[in-house]
Amino acid sequence: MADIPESKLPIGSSLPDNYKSGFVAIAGKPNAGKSTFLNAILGTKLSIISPKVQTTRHRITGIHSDEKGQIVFLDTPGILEPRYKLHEKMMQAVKRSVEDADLVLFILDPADLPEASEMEWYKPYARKPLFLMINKSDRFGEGQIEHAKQHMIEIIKPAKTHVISALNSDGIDQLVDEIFDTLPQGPPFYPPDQLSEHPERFFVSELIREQLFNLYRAEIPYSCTVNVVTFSEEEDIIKIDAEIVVNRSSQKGILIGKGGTALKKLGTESRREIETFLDKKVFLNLFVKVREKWRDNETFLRSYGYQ
Ligand SMILES: Nc1nc2c(ncn2[C@@H]2O[C@H](COP(=O)(O)OP(=O)(O)OP(=O)(O)O)[C@@H](O)[C@H]2O)c(=O)[nH]1
Ligand SMILES: [Mg+2]
Repeated sequence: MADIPESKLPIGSSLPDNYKSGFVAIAGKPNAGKSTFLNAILGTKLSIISPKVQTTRHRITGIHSDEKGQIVFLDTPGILEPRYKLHEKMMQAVKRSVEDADLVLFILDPADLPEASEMEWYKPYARKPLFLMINKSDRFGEGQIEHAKQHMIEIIKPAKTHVISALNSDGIDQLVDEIFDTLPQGPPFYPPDQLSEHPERFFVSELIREQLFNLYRAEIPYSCTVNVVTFSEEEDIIKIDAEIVVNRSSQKGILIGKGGTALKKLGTESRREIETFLDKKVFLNLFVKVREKWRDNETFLRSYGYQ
């Protein structure tokens, strides 16, 4: 995997007395910049990003380890009112993450403030510390940022408020230290050189899904899921077969496009991203499969990794 930082803590070395470790959930409304924030704080691209809502569907683990301790970040789907079973699974991923968390980072887009009713989900966890992260500071003036802050203080009681730009990595520097201040002492959960708990093939399917968001319009990215069916590593190339599952047969033609041009473009763009991520040459074979209403089918959802 590319870009894994060398751990500063050799495996097997004894831990300092005050070594800290814990889980930090990154939560917020769709499109607030949660995944951009995860990538910014880890300094590497782990979670996929798009200008469209509902990009993240799973709980994505990103691990920061240094000599002070280990922070396990949990990027989560944007909080929404479920309209189909896939949405329910996404909201379960948020709930599990917040439940497991020692600290919640609530990422806020000042142009999309939640109503009090939209923060009800947090009530059962109100005793957990929460940092309000006012994001996209590069786009808003002081007045709007202050308004967002006051609005949120009326609804929740943040332990701290930070103004950041995840896009420009502004306001992120001292955060790791402040997070460590809130975490309990304890041993690491993962080996210190591990960046995530997901296998490489999971990230490959996510990178293809990211390109679906980039290249297709309207409901198409929301109607698809991607499964890597073979991942075989040879000396100087990785051969990957991936299926794109669509919700209705009419979507298959849109995905493939006239003369296969759309699917070809999807393959080229995805391969480029996957090669950067895996730091190796990739042969990518994509095919499209119709599974009627998979988003509402418990069996399909489970087999596609939506727990
Ligand atoms: N201007 C600006 N844009 C940002 C910033 N952070 C994120 N964005 C943009 O906001 C959009 C959504 O970013 P994501 O990181 O995918 O947001 P998310 O909260 O993970 O979205 P979901 O997974 O759909 O819930 C993208 O177009 C990002 O480039 C920021 O600090 N400034
Ligand atoms: Mg996201």
